[in-house]
Amino acid sequence: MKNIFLLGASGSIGKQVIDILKMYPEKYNLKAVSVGENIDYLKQILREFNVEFASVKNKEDLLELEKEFPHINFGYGDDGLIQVATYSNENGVVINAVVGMVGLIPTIEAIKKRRDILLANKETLVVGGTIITKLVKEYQVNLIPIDSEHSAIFQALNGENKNNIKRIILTSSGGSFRDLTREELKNVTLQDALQHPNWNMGAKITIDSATMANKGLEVIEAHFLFGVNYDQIETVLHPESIVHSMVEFVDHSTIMQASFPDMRIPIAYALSYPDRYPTNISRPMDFSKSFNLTFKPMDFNRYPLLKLAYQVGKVGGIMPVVYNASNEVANELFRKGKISFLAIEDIVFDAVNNTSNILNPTLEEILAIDKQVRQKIYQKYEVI
Ligand code: MN3
Repeated sequence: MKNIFLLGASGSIGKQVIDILKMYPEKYNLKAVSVGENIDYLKQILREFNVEFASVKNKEDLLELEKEFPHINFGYGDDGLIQVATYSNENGVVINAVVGMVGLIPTIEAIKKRRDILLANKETLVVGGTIITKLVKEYQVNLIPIDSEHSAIFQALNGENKNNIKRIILTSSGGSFRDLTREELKNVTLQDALQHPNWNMGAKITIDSATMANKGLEVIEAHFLFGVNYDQIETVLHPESIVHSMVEFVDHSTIMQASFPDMRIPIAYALSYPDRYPTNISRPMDFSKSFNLTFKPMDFNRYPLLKLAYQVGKVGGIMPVVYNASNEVANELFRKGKISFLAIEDIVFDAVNNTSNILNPTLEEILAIDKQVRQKIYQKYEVI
């Protein structure tokens, strides 16, 4: 039995993790879990699994939970997330499925406890990549990606010598507005943006896919996960979302990973790694009928936030933190109807252009700049 410590159980990824845990009750034991404000969903989990510790966002929710589940210990807030990630002295893996950079500190604490990290939270690596990769080495833990592209690369690199990587090619569906021109993007609505053609994901990442900031974050994520230079990371449009990414080696062999777009496949792999378990998730590829796979060169003029991510990643230092923080806030403002779709780009460019870089930032500097960038945007748009 593998003990599981799950951060962010009620989000889109978290719920799919719960799905997988239910499929293999003899393999996994959910020991500690966090949710945000979805208390009803937490109660379902607590009734179904032998959870020992659970954490919620708000302290007000504790009283009711403690009454109904007197045998379970509860925590709340940022501390609660750390408590979930570091709960008990038994072995196990931490699944980081929270959205945004709130996942950073719990991940650091879990690594210090020598726990493997199954990472769905790309922001953790974007803002804290240098710190996290150093700790991963120092404490000799595995960092296993759940992001579908990075899972594909991780699988393609199984048994390979990393020095033989020529380039990594991240595929991208193009997001919900892939068929629109930039002119047509001026008047798109939140409802339009939330209709992703292939993937069923949370709201934040669906918007990030439409702006391509998601691919930008994934480029930076790939840099830290696989230790490759930005010049070795490419992106390609692949509207079918069947090939999840590829690695080209020095001998011009390219290994691709393919499956139907279902996040539960990379989640199940991260959990069973290095093994694989039989599954009835999604469906197998069907070669009894003809189908085509399409690859188109990335259009950086169409997706300026992707181009900016490369620049920010290459410069390094604090700039990925600025990119991520401004994008998180701009994404939120768009979801709240405060700004137009294209204003997301303006906000991120403005933040990146008007913040001075700090090379090799400490954790304190990362947290301080993150906060500063957010506050500046909230003030400008008068949402505090
Ligand atoms: Mn992805």
